[in-house]
Amino acid sequence: MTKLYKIVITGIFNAGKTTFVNTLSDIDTVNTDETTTNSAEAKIKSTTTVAMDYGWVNIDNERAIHLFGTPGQDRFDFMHDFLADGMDGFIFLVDSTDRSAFKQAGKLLTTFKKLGNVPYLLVANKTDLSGLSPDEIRQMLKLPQKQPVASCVATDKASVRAVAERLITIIEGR
Ligand SMILES: Nc1nc2c(ncn2[C@@H]2O[C@H](COP(=O)(O)OP(=O)(O)OP(=O)(O)O)[C@@H](O)[C@H]2O)c(=O)[nH]1
Ligand SMILES: [Mg+2]
Repeated sequence: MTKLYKIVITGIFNAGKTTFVNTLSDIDTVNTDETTTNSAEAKIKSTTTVAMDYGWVNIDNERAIHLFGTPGQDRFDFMHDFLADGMDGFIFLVDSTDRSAFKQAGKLLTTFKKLGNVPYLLVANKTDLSGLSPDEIRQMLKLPQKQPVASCVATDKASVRAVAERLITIIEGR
């Protein structure tokens, strides 16, 4: 019988969550992007996720993942409880090119950890561009050395699969 995992892809506005789910999913994803109304954020990108992203990926014949992406804007934080309910683990994406985002990312990470006592993988996204290294990101978020930080290009299928498989390995190794 196939073992089904529920994994949540989270992170702040513009981290690359929707892109990650769309690239990894084997099925057509459900996306809920709408016009970005906050004027500062609208300058960064024209649409933003307002409810969730949903996708599905088979890891092998025995394992598959339900993928749930969270919205990024603060005003949709109420969705986190619903999406995190029953999760087996989460992927926390950070935009490795955006130093200004780390304070807010740190706050969200603290909040998200409280939603479930589950393993998570910190992921430095957009590493096709020049930005902070995984080690620098671990330091900026004041994470312990033992916390894994992976790097990722959310537009690249092999890259997102490697991240997902690494988290499943961590979950199964508990
Ligand atoms: N160069 C590069 N661009 C990326 C990567 N991942 C995402 N992007 C771009 O970053 C922007 C944000 O991506 P989204 O997937 O919409 O980010 P999000 O986290 O879902 O955003 P919200 O739902 O608004 O919080 C888009 O322009 C993407 O094309 C990546 O690995 N490399
Ligand atoms: Mg999104």
